[in-house]
Amino acid sequence: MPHDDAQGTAIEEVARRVARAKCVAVVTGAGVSAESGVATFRDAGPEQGDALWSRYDPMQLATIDAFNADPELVTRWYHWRFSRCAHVKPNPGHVALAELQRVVESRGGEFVLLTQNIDGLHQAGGSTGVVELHGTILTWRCVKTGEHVSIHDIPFDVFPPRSRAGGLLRPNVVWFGEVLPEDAVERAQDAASRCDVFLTIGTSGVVYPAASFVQFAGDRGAFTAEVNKDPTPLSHMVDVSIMGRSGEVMPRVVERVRGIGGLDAGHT
Ligand code: BJW
Repeated sequence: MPHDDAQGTAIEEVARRVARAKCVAVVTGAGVSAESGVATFRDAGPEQGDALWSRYDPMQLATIDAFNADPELVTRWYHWRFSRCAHVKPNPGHVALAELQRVVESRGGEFVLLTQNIDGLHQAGGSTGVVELHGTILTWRCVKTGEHVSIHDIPFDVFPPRSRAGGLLRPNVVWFGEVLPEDAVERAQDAASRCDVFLTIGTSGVVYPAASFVQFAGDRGAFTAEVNKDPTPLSHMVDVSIMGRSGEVMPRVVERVRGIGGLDAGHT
């Protein structure tokens, strides 16, 4: 399929900025995992789940109030989401971001990947040092003792599952009204304040503080760009907005960064 000129020009501009950057920061959201078959939060569509769970609104279940009111329902939902995550694979968007990290780092640059996703697919795709802003589904914790338990060590023979201490186990994720892990926020703010390029990819940009980092970076002089299937509140805030799927756009960005590297090596 031919790519339209405007998208090609935008990709070229992003690649040129990335190729010259000393520090690149990226924040990703559910859209990056959509092409792996993981449901997003705010899109409607047939890939959004199976018949059993499609009548539930994820935004109602991913809350502490829902967990307190019905821990069986919420833990069953997370167990179902994990069973889906366990069978999906990183898509070309994840792989391209891992590849971009390797290219930037091999040229002596710094690459910081911040993700709102809890599915572990960036790591499975080869990214390292991933900052998980909203936690991970792969670890659960006891609400009584705070003990962390690998999801692989939970039998899920009863719902809600309980820890050895008898407390309820919940996924180690961040729900609305809960604070993000302190070290993750510090790393995000540090990266946003120092980076030359900040990319926001596959996120609706409506959940804070994750949505604020791109503006924070732009205000400090970074070049900012968005890659998203649909327009978002961030689209008019960034220097370049590319409407497209991350699994299609990001491999093209990486390909161009490689090409520009050959031409511009040594430039800053
Ligand atoms: C594609 C694609 C493809 C599809 N390629 N693109 C400042 C202002 C206003 C409110 C607040 C504020 N600061 C804090 C708040 C409160 C609140 C908040 O943000 N509220 C707003 C919604 C109004 N934030 C919080 O409560 C946060 N905590 C906090 O700030 O603590 C301090 C505090 C405490 C108390 C009071 C005040 C402050 C915590 C937020 C936690 C979010 N948790 C969740 C659930 C995690 C666990 C789980 O996964 O189950 O995180 S909610 C959900 O939204 C999940 C996601 O990570 C997050 C973001 O969603 P995301 O990733 O953007 O997905 P979608 O579905 O929204 O968008 C996907 C996009 O991809 C779409 O645009 C598609 O078009 C696109 N797409 N396919 C490219 N192939």
